[in-house]
Amino acid sequence: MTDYTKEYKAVAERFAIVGEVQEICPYGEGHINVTYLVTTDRRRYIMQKMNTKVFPDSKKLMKNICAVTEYLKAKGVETLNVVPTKEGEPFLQIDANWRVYDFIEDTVTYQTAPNGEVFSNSGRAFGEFQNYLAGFDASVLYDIIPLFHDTPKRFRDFKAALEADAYGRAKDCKPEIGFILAHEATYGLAVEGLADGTLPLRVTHNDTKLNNILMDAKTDKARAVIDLDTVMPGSMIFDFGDSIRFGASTAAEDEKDLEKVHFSLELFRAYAEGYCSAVKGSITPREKELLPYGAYLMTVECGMRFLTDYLSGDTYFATKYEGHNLVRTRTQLKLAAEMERSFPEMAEIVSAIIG
Ligand code: ADP
Ligand code: GN1
Ligand code: MG
Repeated sequence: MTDYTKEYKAVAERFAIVGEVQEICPYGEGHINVTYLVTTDRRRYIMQKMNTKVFPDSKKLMKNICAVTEYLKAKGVETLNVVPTKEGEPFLQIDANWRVYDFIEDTVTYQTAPNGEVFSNSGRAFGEFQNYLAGFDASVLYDIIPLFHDTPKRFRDFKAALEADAYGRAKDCKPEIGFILAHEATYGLAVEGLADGTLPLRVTHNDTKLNNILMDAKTDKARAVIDLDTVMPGSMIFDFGDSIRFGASTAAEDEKDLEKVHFSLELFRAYAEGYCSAVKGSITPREKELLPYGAYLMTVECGMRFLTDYLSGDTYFATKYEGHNLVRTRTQLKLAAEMERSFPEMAEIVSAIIG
Protein backbone atom coordinates (compact mmCIF):
# COMPACT_ATOMS: atom_id res chain seq x y z
CA MET A 1 0.00 0.00 0.00
CA THR A 2 1.40 3.39 -0.95
CA ASP A 3 2.37 5.60 1.96
CA TYR A 4 1.04 9.13 1.68
CA THR A 5 2.16 10.19 5.14
CA LYS A 6 4.65 12.85 4.04
CA GLU A 7 2.32 14.28 1.42
CA TYR A 8 -0.83 14.61 3.55
CA LYS A 9 0.35 14.88 7.18
CA ALA A 10 -0.02 18.65 7.05
CA VAL A 11 -3.59 18.30 5.80
CA ALA A 12 -4.56 15.87 8.57
CA GLU A 13 -2.99 18.18 11.16
CA ARG A 14 -5.35 20.99 10.17
CA PHE A 15 -8.19 18.91 11.71
CA ALA A 16 -9.06 18.55 15.39
CA ILE A 17 -7.61 15.05 15.57
CA VAL A 18 -6.15 13.46 18.69
CA GLY A 19 -2.49 12.35 18.73
CA GLU A 20 0.51 12.54 16.43
CA VAL A 21 0.05 11.39 12.83
CA GLN A 22 2.01 8.17 12.24
CA GLU A 23 0.76 6.94 8.88
CA ILE A 24 -1.59 7.86 6.01
CA CYS A 25 -2.62 5.20 3.46
CA PRO A 26 -5.22 4.88 0.69
CA TYR A 27 -8.27 3.02 1.94
CA GLY A 28 -11.46 1.33 0.72
CA GLU A 29 -13.06 0.79 -2.67
CA GLY A 30 -15.23 3.88 -3.17
CA HIS A 31 -15.62 5.24 -6.70
CA ILE A 32 -16.16 8.90 -5.86
CA ASN A 33 -13.98 10.33 -3.12
CA VAL A 34 -10.30 9.64 -2.51
CA THR A 35 -10.22 7.96 0.88
CA TYR A 36 -7.26 7.64 3.27
CA LEU A 37 -6.82 5.96 6.60
CA VAL A 38 -5.01 8.25 9.02
CA THR A 39 -3.36 6.58 11.99
CA THR A 40 -2.13 8.64 14.92
CA ASP A 41 -0.46 7.32 18.07
CA ARG A 42 -3.91 7.52 19.71
CA ARG A 43 -6.68 6.96 17.16
CA ARG A 44 -7.60 6.21 13.56
CA TYR A 45 -9.48 8.47 11.16
CA ILE A 46 -10.90 8.44 7.66
CA MET A 47 -9.71 11.44 5.64
CA GLN A 48 -11.25 12.13 2.25
CA LYS A 49 -10.31 14.36 -0.63
CA MET A 50 -13.82 15.34 -1.61
CA ASN A 51 -14.92 14.92 -5.21
CA THR A 52 -15.87 18.46 -6.17
CA LYS A 53 -16.66 17.49 -9.75
CA VAL A 54 -19.43 15.19 -8.56
CA PHE A 55 -20.41 17.37 -5.57
CA PRO A 56 -19.45 20.94 -6.54
CA ASP A 57 -20.88 22.56 -3.40
CA SER A 58 -18.94 21.10 -0.45
CA LYS A 59 -20.57 23.54 1.97
CA LYS A 60 -24.07 22.34 1.17
CA LEU A 61 -22.91 18.72 1.07
CA MET A 62 -21.44 18.93 4.56
CA LYS A 63 -24.52 20.76 5.85
CA ASN A 64 -26.61 17.81 4.67
CA ILE A 65 -24.25 15.32 6.31
CA CYS A 66 -24.07 17.22 9.59
CA ALA A 67 -27.88 17.56 9.69
CA VAL A 68 -28.44 13.85 9.04
CA THR A 69 -25.73 12.61 11.42
CA GLU A 70 -26.85 14.94 14.22
CA TYR A 71 -30.42 13.71 13.78
CA LEU A 72 -29.30 10.07 13.91
CA LYS A 73 -27.04 10.66 16.91
CA ALA A 74 -29.94 12.24 18.81
CA LYS A 75 -31.82 8.97 18.22
CA GLY A 76 -28.89 6.97 19.60
CA VAL A 77 -27.98 5.51 16.20
CA GLU A 78 -24.30 4.87 15.43
CA THR A 79 -23.30 7.02 12.47
CA LEU A 80 -20.45 8.98 10.89
CA ASN A 81 -18.83 11.53 13.17
CA VAL A 82 -17.49 14.59 11.35
CA VAL A 83 -14.18 15.76 12.83
CA PRO A 84 -14.04 19.53 12.32
CA THR A 85 -11.01 21.55 11.34
CA LYS A 86 -9.11 23.28 14.14
CA GLU A 87 -11.14 26.37 13.24
CA GLY A 88 -14.38 24.42 13.77
CA GLU A 89 -15.33 24.04 10.09
CA PRO A 90 -16.82 20.78 8.78
CA PHE A 91 -14.30 20.62 5.92
CA LEU A 92 -10.99 22.14 4.91
CA GLN A 93 -10.69 24.20 1.77
CA ILE A 94 -7.12 24.44 0.48
CA ASP A 95 -5.93 23.28 -2.96
CA ALA A 96 -8.69 20.68 -2.68
CA ASN A 97 -11.53 20.17 -0.23
CA TRP A 98 -10.90 17.68 2.57
CA ARG A 99 -12.96 16.18 5.38
CA VAL A 100 -12.26 13.84 8.26
CA TYR A 101 -14.44 11.27 10.05
CA ASP A 102 -13.70 9.16 13.10
CA PHE A 103 -12.73 5.70 11.89
CA ILE A 104 -15.46 3.35 13.08
CA GLU A 105 -13.39 0.61 14.69
CA ASP A 106 -13.98 -3.16 14.77
CA THR A 107 -15.98 -3.12 11.57
CA VAL A 108 -15.57 -4.52 8.07
CA THR A 109 -16.99 -3.66 4.64
CA TYR A 110 -17.69 -6.28 2.01
CA GLN A 111 -17.24 -5.89 -1.75
CA THR A 112 -19.42 -8.96 -2.38
CA ALA A 113 -21.88 -10.64 -0.01
CA PRO A 114 -19.97 -13.49 1.73
CA ASN A 115 -23.25 -15.21 2.65
CA GLY A 116 -26.98 -14.58 2.90
CA GLU A 117 -26.82 -13.68 6.57
CA VAL A 118 -24.50 -10.70 6.11
CA PHE A 119 -26.61 -9.48 3.21
CA SER A 120 -29.81 -9.91 5.18
CA ASN A 121 -28.30 -7.93 8.07
CA SER A 122 -27.36 -5.14 5.66
CA GLY A 123 -30.94 -5.15 4.34
CA ARG A 124 -32.37 -4.78 7.81
CA ALA A 125 -29.96 -1.90 8.49
CA PHE A 126 -30.84 -0.01 5.29
CA GLY A 127 -34.54 -0.53 6.05
CA GLU A 128 -34.05 0.74 9.59
CA PHE A 129 -32.00 3.66 8.30
CA GLN A 130 -34.99 4.70 6.25
CA ASN A 131 -37.31 4.30 9.24
CA TYR A 132 -35.03 6.51 11.35
CA LEU A 133 -35.17 9.21 8.71
CA ALA A 134 -38.96 9.03 8.33
CA GLY A 135 -39.32 11.87 10.85
CA PHE A 136 -36.45 13.94 9.45
CA ASP A 137 -37.45 17.26 7.93
CA ALA A 138 -36.53 16.83 4.24
CA SER A 139 -36.86 20.57 3.61
CA VAL A 140 -33.52 21.18 5.39
CA LEU A 141 -31.71 19.00 2.83
CA TYR A 142 -30.14 20.43 -0.30
CA ASP A 143 -30.89 18.44 -3.43
CA ILE A 144 -27.18 17.78 -3.71
CA ILE A 145 -27.24 15.98 -7.08
CA PRO A 146 -30.55 16.92 -8.70
CA LEU A 147 -32.26 14.12 -10.65
CA PHE A 148 -29.82 11.53 -9.24
CA HIS A 149 -32.06 8.52 -9.89
CA ASP A 150 -34.06 10.08 -12.71
CA THR A 151 -33.42 7.25 -15.15
CA PRO A 152 -34.94 8.99 -18.20
CA LYS A 153 -32.54 11.87 -17.54
CA ARG A 154 -29.65 9.42 -17.21
CA PHE A 155 -30.78 7.95 -20.55
CA ARG A 156 -30.71 11.41 -22.17
CA ASP A 157 -27.17 11.90 -20.83
CA PHE A 158 -26.22 8.51 -22.25
CA LYS A 159 -27.60 9.39 -25.68
CA ALA A 160 -25.72 12.69 -25.67
CA ALA A 161 -22.46 10.89 -24.83
CA LEU A 162 -23.14 8.34 -27.56
CA GLU A 163 -23.87 11.04 -30.10
CA ALA A 164 -20.66 12.87 -29.22
CA ASP A 165 -18.59 9.66 -29.04
CA ALA A 166 -15.70 11.94 -28.10
CA TYR A 167 -13.18 9.10 -27.68
CA GLY A 168 -14.31 6.93 -30.63
CA ARG A 169 -15.25 4.16 -28.19
CA ALA A 170 -18.82 3.48 -29.34
CA LYS A 171 -17.56 0.95 -31.86
CA ASP A 172 -16.26 -1.25 -29.00
CA CYS A 173 -19.56 -1.52 -27.19
CA LYS A 174 -22.29 -2.05 -29.75
CA PRO A 175 -24.18 -4.83 -27.87
CA GLU A 176 -24.24 -2.76 -24.67
CA ILE A 177 -25.44 0.34 -26.53
CA GLY A 178 -28.09 -1.79 -28.23
CA PHE A 179 -29.34 -3.14 -24.89
CA ILE A 180 -29.70 0.31 -23.35
CA LEU A 181 -31.46 1.76 -26.39
CA ALA A 182 -33.82 -1.22 -26.66
CA HIS A 183 -34.95 -0.87 -23.02
CA GLU A 184 -35.93 2.82 -23.22
CA ALA A 185 -39.60 2.07 -22.56
CA THR A 186 -38.77 0.59 -19.13
CA TYR A 187 -37.06 3.64 -17.62
CA GLY A 188 -39.92 5.90 -16.61
CA LEU A 189 -41.99 4.11 -13.95
CA ALA A 190 -40.27 5.43 -10.83
CA VAL A 191 -40.06 9.11 -11.81
CA GLU A 192 -43.64 8.97 -13.06
CA GLY A 193 -44.81 7.41 -9.79
CA LEU A 194 -43.00 10.08 -7.76
CA ALA A 195 -44.48 12.82 -9.97
CA ASP A 196 -48.09 11.62 -9.77
CA GLY A 197 -47.88 10.71 -6.09
CA THR A 198 -48.44 6.97 -6.48
CA LEU A 199 -44.95 6.48 -5.05
CA PRO A 200 -44.24 8.36 -1.80
CA LEU A 201 -41.25 10.68 -1.70
CA ARG A 202 -39.12 9.72 1.30
CA VAL A 203 -35.69 10.66 2.62
CA THR A 204 -33.52 7.93 1.15
CA HIS A 205 -29.82 7.07 1.05
CA ASN A 206 -29.66 6.58 -2.72
CA ASP A 207 -26.32 4.71 -2.75
CA THR A 208 -27.03 1.61 -0.72
CA LYS A 209 -24.30 -0.69 -1.93
CA LEU A 210 -22.88 -3.22 0.46
CA ASN A 211 -19.60 -1.36 0.89
CA ASN A 212 -21.51 1.67 2.14
CA ILE A 213 -22.37 -0.13 5.36
CA LEU A 214 -20.00 -1.11 8.15
CA MET A 215 -20.58 -4.55 9.66
CA ASP A 216 -19.36 -5.56 13.09
CA ALA A 217 -16.12 -7.50 12.60
CA LYS A 218 -17.09 -10.11 15.20
CA THR A 219 -20.85 -10.54 14.82
CA ASP A 220 -21.39 -9.46 11.18
CA LYS A 221 -24.36 -7.40 12.37
CA ALA A 222 -24.65 -3.96 10.78
CA ARG A 223 -23.03 -1.16 12.76
CA ALA A 224 -23.34 1.98 10.66
CA VAL A 225 -24.66 3.14 7.31
CA ILE A 226 -21.97 5.36 5.78
CA ASP A 227 -21.36 7.37 2.58
CA LEU A 228 -24.16 9.79 3.38
CA ASP A 229 -23.30 12.14 0.48
CA THR A 230 -26.42 11.28 -1.49
CA VAL A 231 -29.04 11.32 1.29
CA MET A 232 -31.86 13.15 -0.48
CA PRO A 233 -35.57 12.82 -1.13
CA GLY A 234 -36.16 9.74 -3.27
CA SER A 235 -38.05 6.47 -3.49
CA MET A 236 -37.75 3.41 -1.30
CA ILE A 237 -37.36 1.34 -4.45
CA PHE A 238 -34.07 3.15 -5.21
CA ASP A 239 -32.57 2.04 -1.89
CA PHE A 240 -33.85 -1.50 -2.10
CA GLY A 241 -32.89 -1.75 -5.77
CA ASP A 242 -29.36 -0.41 -5.48
CA SER A 243 -28.52 -2.91 -2.72
CA ILE A 244 -29.77 -5.76 -4.88
CA ARG A 245 -27.83 -4.45 -7.88
CA PHE A 246 -24.54 -4.68 -6.04
CA GLY A 247 -25.07 -7.40 -3.47
CA ALA A 248 -27.33 -10.01 -5.13
CA SER A 249 -24.70 -10.66 -7.78
CA THR A 250 -22.56 -13.79 -7.63
CA ALA A 251 -19.51 -11.71 -8.62
CA ALA A 252 -17.89 -8.33 -8.14
CA GLU A 253 -19.21 -5.25 -9.92
CA ASP A 254 -16.10 -5.31 -12.12
CA GLU A 255 -15.76 -9.04 -12.77
CA LYS A 256 -14.33 -9.53 -16.28
CA ASP A 257 -15.52 -13.11 -16.69
CA LEU A 258 -19.25 -12.75 -17.32
CA GLU A 259 -19.74 -16.50 -16.85
CA LYS A 260 -19.25 -15.80 -13.16
CA VAL A 261 -21.83 -13.03 -13.01
CA HIS A 262 -25.38 -14.03 -12.13
CA PHE A 263 -28.32 -12.53 -10.33
CA SER A 264 -28.88 -14.71 -7.27
CA LEU A 265 -32.48 -15.18 -6.18
CA GLU A 266 -31.19 -16.64 -2.92
CA LEU A 267 -29.29 -13.44 -2.14
CA PHE A 268 -32.33 -11.45 -3.24
CA ARG A 269 -34.44 -13.42 -0.75
CA ALA A 270 -31.91 -12.87 2.03
CA TYR A 271 -31.80 -9.10 1.48
CA ALA A 272 -35.58 -8.84 1.08
CA GLU A 273 -36.08 -10.68 4.37
CA GLY A 274 -33.96 -8.16 6.23
CA TYR A 275 -35.14 -5.05 4.41
CA CYS A 276 -38.84 -5.86 4.22
CA SER A 277 -39.07 -6.91 7.85
CA ALA A 278 -37.75 -3.42 8.73
CA VAL A 279 -40.08 -1.45 6.45
CA LYS A 280 -43.15 -3.68 6.76
CA GLY A 281 -45.01 -1.06 8.77
CA SER A 282 -44.56 1.77 6.27
CA ILE A 283 -44.25 0.27 2.77
CA THR A 284 -47.21 1.01 0.50
CA PRO A 285 -48.75 -1.60 -1.84
CA ARG A 286 -47.33 0.19 -4.89
CA GLU A 287 -43.82 0.29 -3.41
CA LYS A 288 -44.09 -3.40 -2.60
CA GLU A 289 -45.18 -4.09 -6.16
CA LEU A 290 -42.23 -2.13 -7.57
CA LEU A 291 -39.42 -3.59 -5.42
CA PRO A 292 -38.39 -6.15 -8.10
CA TYR A 293 -38.59 -3.46 -10.77
CA GLY A 294 -36.46 -1.18 -8.54
CA ALA A 295 -33.71 -3.82 -8.56
CA TYR A 296 -33.79 -3.97 -12.36
CA LEU A 297 -34.01 -0.18 -12.72
CA MET A 298 -31.05 0.62 -10.47
CA THR A 299 -28.99 -2.02 -12.26
CA VAL A 300 -29.74 -0.90 -15.81
CA GLU A 301 -29.35 2.74 -14.72
CA CYS A 302 -25.95 2.02 -13.22
CA GLY A 303 -24.89 0.17 -16.38
CA MET A 304 -26.01 3.17 -18.40
CA ARG A 305 -24.01 5.51 -16.15
CA PHE A 306 -20.85 3.39 -16.42
CA LEU A 307 -21.21 3.31 -20.20
CA THR A 308 -21.86 7.05 -20.39
CA ASP A 309 -18.64 7.57 -18.44
CA TYR A 310 -16.73 5.14 -20.69
CA LEU A 311 -17.93 6.98 -23.79
CA SER A 312 -17.02 10.32 -22.20
CA GLY A 313 -13.44 9.38 -21.31
CA ASP A 314 -13.83 8.10 -17.71
CA THR A 315 -14.20 11.36 -15.85
CA TYR A 316 -16.84 10.48 -13.23
CA PHE A 317 -16.14 7.08 -11.63
CA ALA A 318 -12.64 6.25 -10.39
CA THR A 319 -11.12 3.65 -12.73
CA LYS A 320 -8.06 1.44 -12.36
CA TYR A 321 -7.46 0.65 -16.06
CA GLU A 322 -8.73 1.62 -19.50
CA GLY A 323 -11.98 -0.20 -20.14
CA HIS A 324 -12.83 -0.54 -16.42
CA ASN A 325 -16.13 1.27 -16.91
CA LEU A 326 -16.97 -0.97 -19.87
CA VAL A 327 -16.28 -4.07 -17.77
CA ARG A 328 -18.61 -2.67 -15.10
CA THR A 329 -21.24 -1.88 -17.73
CA ARG A 330 -21.22 -5.49 -18.90
CA THR A 331 -21.80 -6.95 -15.42
CA GLN A 332 -24.67 -4.55 -14.81
CA LEU A 333 -26.40 -5.28 -18.10
CA LYS A 334 -26.05 -9.01 -17.63
CA LEU A 335 -27.58 -8.73 -14.16
CA ALA A 336 -30.36 -6.44 -15.42
CA ALA A 337 -31.27 -8.96 -18.14
CA GLU A 338 -31.41 -11.80 -15.61
CA MET A 339 -33.49 -9.71 -13.22
CA GLU A 340 -35.94 -8.91 -15.99
CA ARG A 341 -36.48 -12.62 -16.49
CA SER A 342 -36.93 -13.17 -12.72
CA PHE A 343 -39.67 -10.63 -11.96
CA PRO A 344 -42.30 -13.30 -11.11
CA GLU A 345 -39.96 -15.14 -8.71
CA MET A 346 -38.87 -11.88 -7.07
CA ALA A 347 -42.50 -10.82 -6.62
CA GLU A 348 -43.33 -14.16 -5.00
CA ILE A 349 -40.46 -13.79 -2.55
CA VAL A 350 -41.52 -10.26 -1.60
CA SER A 351 -45.15 -11.35 -1.14
CA ALA A 352 -44.14 -14.28 1.02
CA ILE A 353 -42.35 -11.85 3.34
CA ILE A 354 -44.72 -8.88 3.40
CA GLY A 355 -47.98 -10.60 2.58
P1 ADP B 1 -16.97 6.92 -1.77
O1 ADP B 1 -17.95 8.03 -1.80
O2 ADP B 1 -15.80 7.15 -2.65
O3 ADP B 1 -17.65 5.59 -2.02
P2 ADP B 1 -16.99 6.26 1.08
O4 ADP B 1 -17.39 7.37 1.98
O5 ADP B 1 -18.01 5.22 0.79
O6 ADP B 1 -16.38 6.87 -0.27
O7 ADP B 1 -15.70 5.58 1.71
C1 ADP B 1 -14.96 4.57 1.03
C2 ADP B 1 -14.73 3.37 1.95
O8 ADP B 1 -14.01 3.78 3.12
C3 ADP B 1 -16.00 2.71 2.49
O9 ADP B 1 -16.53 1.76 1.58
C4 ADP B 1 -15.50 2.07 3.78
O10 ADP B 1 -14.84 0.86 3.51
C5 ADP B 1 -14.44 3.06 4.28
N1 ADP B 1 -14.98 4.04 5.26
C6 ADP B 1 -15.55 5.24 4.99
N2 ADP B 1 -15.87 5.90 6.13
C7 ADP B 1 -15.50 5.09 7.15
C8 ADP B 1 -15.52 5.22 8.60
N3 ADP B 1 -15.99 6.33 9.18
N4 ADP B 1 -15.02 4.20 9.34
C9 ADP B 1 -14.51 3.08 8.74
N5 ADP B 1 -14.45 2.91 7.41
C10 ADP B 1 -14.92 3.90 6.61
C1 GN1 C 1 -20.74 5.38 -6.70
O1 GN1 C 1 -19.55 6.53 -3.97
P1 GN1 C 1 -19.76 5.08 -4.22
O2 GN1 C 1 -18.57 4.37 -4.76
O3 GN1 C 1 -20.33 4.43 -2.98
C2 GN1 C 1 -21.91 6.25 -7.15
C3 GN1 C 1 -23.20 5.43 -7.11
C4 GN1 C 1 -23.04 4.20 -8.00
C5 GN1 C 1 -21.83 3.41 -7.54
C6 GN1 C 1 -21.55 2.24 -8.44
C7 GN1 C 1 -22.33 9.77 -5.88
O4 GN1 C 1 -20.93 5.00 -5.35
O5 GN1 C 1 -24.29 6.21 -7.56
O6 GN1 C 1 -24.20 3.39 -7.94
O7 GN1 C 1 -20.66 4.24 -7.51
N1 GN1 C 1 -22.03 7.43 -6.29
C8 GN1 C 1 -22.27 8.64 -6.84
O8 GN1 C 1 -20.72 1.36 -7.77
O9 GN1 C 1 -22.43 8.83 -8.04
MG1 MG D 1 -19.04 4.57 -0.95
